[in-house]
Amino acid sequence: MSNQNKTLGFLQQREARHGLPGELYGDPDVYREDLAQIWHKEWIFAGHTFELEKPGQYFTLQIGDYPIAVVRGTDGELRAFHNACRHRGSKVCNEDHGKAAKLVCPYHKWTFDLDGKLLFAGNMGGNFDKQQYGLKPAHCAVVESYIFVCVAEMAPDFEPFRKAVTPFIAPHGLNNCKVAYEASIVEKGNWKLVFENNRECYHCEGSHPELLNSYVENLSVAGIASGEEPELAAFWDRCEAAGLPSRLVMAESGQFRLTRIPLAPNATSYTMDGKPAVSRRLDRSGVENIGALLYFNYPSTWNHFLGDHALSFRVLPMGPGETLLTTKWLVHKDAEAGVDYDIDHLTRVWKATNDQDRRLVEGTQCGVTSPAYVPGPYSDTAENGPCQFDDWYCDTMRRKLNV
Ligand code: 3BY
Ligand code: FES
Ligand code: FE
Repeated sequence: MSNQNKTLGFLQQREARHGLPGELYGDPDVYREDLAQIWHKEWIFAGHTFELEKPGQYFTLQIGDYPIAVVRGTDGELRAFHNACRHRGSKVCNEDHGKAAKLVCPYHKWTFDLDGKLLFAGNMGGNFDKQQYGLKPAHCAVVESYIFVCVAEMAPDFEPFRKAVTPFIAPHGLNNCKVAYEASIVEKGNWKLVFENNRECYHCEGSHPELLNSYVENLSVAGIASGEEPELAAFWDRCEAAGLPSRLVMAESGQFRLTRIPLAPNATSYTMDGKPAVSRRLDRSGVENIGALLYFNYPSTWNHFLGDHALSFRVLPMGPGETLLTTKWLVHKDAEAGVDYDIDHLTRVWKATNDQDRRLVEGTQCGVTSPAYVPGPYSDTAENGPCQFDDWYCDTMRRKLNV
């Protein structure tokens, strides 16, 4: 049986408003299909423009089977390349983050310009046509500091996402940011478990004492319209009057969602006491308590924007049971560590939360890959988020597999 038919069979077994059949989390053939239909086709969050300020700065990432380098050119343009040398395939850029005047392959020193052109290749003889061996480009799109990469030959239309996200993020001043701290962890669980877990706070009470000082579960987070509660509507009105779009926007496909939520009473930031961690603000609204703007874009990112800092999360699959999660704490570029913020204070809550979530995901991976596992029902009130994610995943896979 082909991978595709096998995957379709498991998709068909999914019961409405239940978790996914265990094979969808653990089977290596399903994982191949996840890569082929989703990770190798969709726009994937790679990093931020302000990580690549100067010409020659680059970062690398692995999107499924594809090693990628994103590079700032001498012309100021950002480009994504397949990070595989056109000679014998070695990775050309070898650091996670680096800077180079030219991209020199470590193997036989073929040398590429920052725009990918092959400039030098020794011992290749007079008939060798350098023009044919430039680095292969990948699609690259930028919106409000967010760099997305797509490795498909034909990238999906980026514009609907750009249109939706721009008015929400623009007032948060992401273009004036820097990374105050970055942390990567490997979770021994399927990428879908990582996202399902992020989409609910049913587990928060028992697992996230630090986060609960400031974060309160809000049902608008799920992205399933249920009328406006008066308190939430008043909060949204206040923020929108100050120029901060807030009311929920969700893609028709369910792939991305934006919404602003209030934090716990008296909390304005994700800190132990709920007070700001950074003395410089990011936004220019002049409103002290703007809650948290949340946005996700499946399959690779979720984000929180607060008054004093922002957090971006990047999800990348490493195998059927392994996922890389990279978190970046973003602050105003003029904020100084040790003066305007303290790194430990800034990062404490989400470092703890990520670690707690990692354990939950790892325990779940173990259970859902047991032959005895049968998917259970989602709560109608507390688990609309993960259910929405599973619906998006199943719909997307079925559509791409053409049924
Ligand atoms: O959907 C979200 O982004 C939030 C963040 C924390 C828990 N989750 C419900
Ligand atoms: Fe890159 Fe040989 S593999 S120069
Ligand atoms: Fe959690």
